[in-house]
Amino acid sequence: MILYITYFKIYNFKTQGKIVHFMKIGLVFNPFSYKLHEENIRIVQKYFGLFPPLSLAWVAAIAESAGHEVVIIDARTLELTIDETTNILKKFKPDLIGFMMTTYMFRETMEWAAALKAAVKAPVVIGGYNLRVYPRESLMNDVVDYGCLNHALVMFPAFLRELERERNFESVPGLIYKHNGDIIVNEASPEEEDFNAYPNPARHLLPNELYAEFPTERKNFTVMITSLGCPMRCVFCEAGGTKYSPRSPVIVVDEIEQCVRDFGIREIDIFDYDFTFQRGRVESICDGIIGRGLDVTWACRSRIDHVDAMLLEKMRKAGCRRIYYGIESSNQDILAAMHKQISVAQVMDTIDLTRRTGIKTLGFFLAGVPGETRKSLEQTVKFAKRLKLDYAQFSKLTAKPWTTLWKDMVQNTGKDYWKDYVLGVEQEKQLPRAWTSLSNEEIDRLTKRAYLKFYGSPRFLWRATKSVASFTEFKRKFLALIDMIFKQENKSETWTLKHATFKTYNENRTRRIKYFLNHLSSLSAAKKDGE
Ligand code: B12
Ligand code: SF4
Repeated sequence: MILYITYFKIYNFKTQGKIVHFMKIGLVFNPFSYKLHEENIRIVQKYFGLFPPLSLAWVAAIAESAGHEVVIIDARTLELTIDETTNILKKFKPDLIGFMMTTYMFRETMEWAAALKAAVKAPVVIGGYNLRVYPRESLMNDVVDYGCLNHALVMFPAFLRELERERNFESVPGLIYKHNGDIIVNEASPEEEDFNAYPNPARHLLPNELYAEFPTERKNFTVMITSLGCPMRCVFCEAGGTKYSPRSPVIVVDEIEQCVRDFGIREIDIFDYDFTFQRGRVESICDGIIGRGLDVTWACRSRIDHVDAMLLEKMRKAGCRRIYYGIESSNQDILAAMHKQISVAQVMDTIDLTRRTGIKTLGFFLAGVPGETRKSLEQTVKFAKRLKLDYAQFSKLTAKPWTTLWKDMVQNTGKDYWKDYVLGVEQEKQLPRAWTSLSNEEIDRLTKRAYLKFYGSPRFLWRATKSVASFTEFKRKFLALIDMIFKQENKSETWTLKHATFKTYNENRTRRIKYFLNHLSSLSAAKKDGE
């Protein structure tokens, strides 16, 4: 009997009998509050939505494909405290705890990692975009034992193998680790660029029924990534100039079908930087959705100049209900200065065409752009209203890590705020915006006003109310409007108090408690079975 159990434990059906060692990995998505250095104002962050921790779902799928056992604890959506998360992890008994890490939320994630590591006594591995920018600085924190430099496809299985056995960490591509007081950064494998080779994100480990974003009309809701990178070079964007790596249409449609069939998903937000970058690929994906008769609606992000009437019509037929366009400004000179490579005329044509096709539009705009004046920003807001967009997002242009604006700022000032923030030697603050004569205070005030002007007009409210699909959607939007009118701070300094008590809008409180209890009892049951 003992022999049988041992054999069962080391025989992995997914790897067709290849002998692998099992590790138990607890991946934690911690809640994050509002930060002064963010590009969005607080109200937007509050109502932005609850999204599945997709990066961790990819990592989980990669680890599971290699035969390991994984839980993802979405502490943000489940509104779990550190103690509650510790309880779940203690029941699961992980050999390793993992976190996804962005530069902006670095310190908060570190606080969670420190507390959970102390309670559970397992090493900590981190990954995410921040590691690409600041690999050494991130590992300088004592809490972190290991880091993933780039993607996890090759790195994570190789790392888990070495962690269990020989600990030849120098052989693991893309691993960041500590050795005799040094931080070693191994070069990543080029194979990780092949996005087709990735398994689908492990949505079976997520509370899919709890997610929603601000415009969500149907549930269950999820997000999806079907391509990596964007080769365009807008000066404010972290993705600019990165290699475009798409998943094949069949793989994408298979993932959509899995979402619909296995997780009851009816609405998907495709978070690719530019979903319509390859026209033929989008057409094939649409044909696949239509051909398989999938009951799903979806949204995506596109450049203004990467759609046309025929493509939009096909996208609508395949369930596309919203397109998010990067418009940024109504001023042609400013667009040119930001290397956006679109014209104001193209913006007007594409938005009009999209609306006439029956697809809702969201425009991304930037406040405080190079050469921005109070007048140019007010013109941009008027332009947004004239376009009759269904949604508009006004973000404060910020020199984010790995953007051209950031490189210029580091070169000109000799200071890298983000690096210092990760190292813990710089306090959270708004970054200076040397490219405009507007002060940060003015940009804050004008951005808040932009929202009120756009969303507060009676004509917009009437249009928006008519198109609401459910009471949940109405309630979410109504509460956001009330918050926007009555709860926005007048001055940025008062944010410090507010953001300390920041809470994301959560419309699923009862369901979340039910899910949490189920989660705990299923882990207890699994523990009893294993005993
Ligand atoms: C979906 C998404 C979200 C979702 C879900 C969170 C998530 N990332 O899972 C939501 C909406 C919640 C979100 C929130 C935020 N996000 Co976000 N998000 C994305 C997005 C669009 C897709 C992520 C994805 O699945 N990519 C595809 C996979 C294959 O790549 P990946 O995410 O890099 O993950 C791989 C590796 O990084 C690595 N890895 C990642 N995590 C881990 C963990 C471990 C343990 C290991 C071993 C490896 C590993 O392995 C993965 C598989 O190869 C990316 C942009 C993008 N296209 O990647 C931005 C992105 C990651 N987000 C970003 C930002 C800024 C944020 C926010 C700060 C926004 C905000 N102001 O609220 C928050 C912070 C969240 C937090 N906890 O820190 C930035 C990060 C920039 C930076 N310098 O850190 C990105 C890169 C977008 C961008 N270009 O600006 N985000
Ligand atoms: S803003 Fe859009 S088009 Fe420009 S680099 Fe970023 S993702 Fe690409």
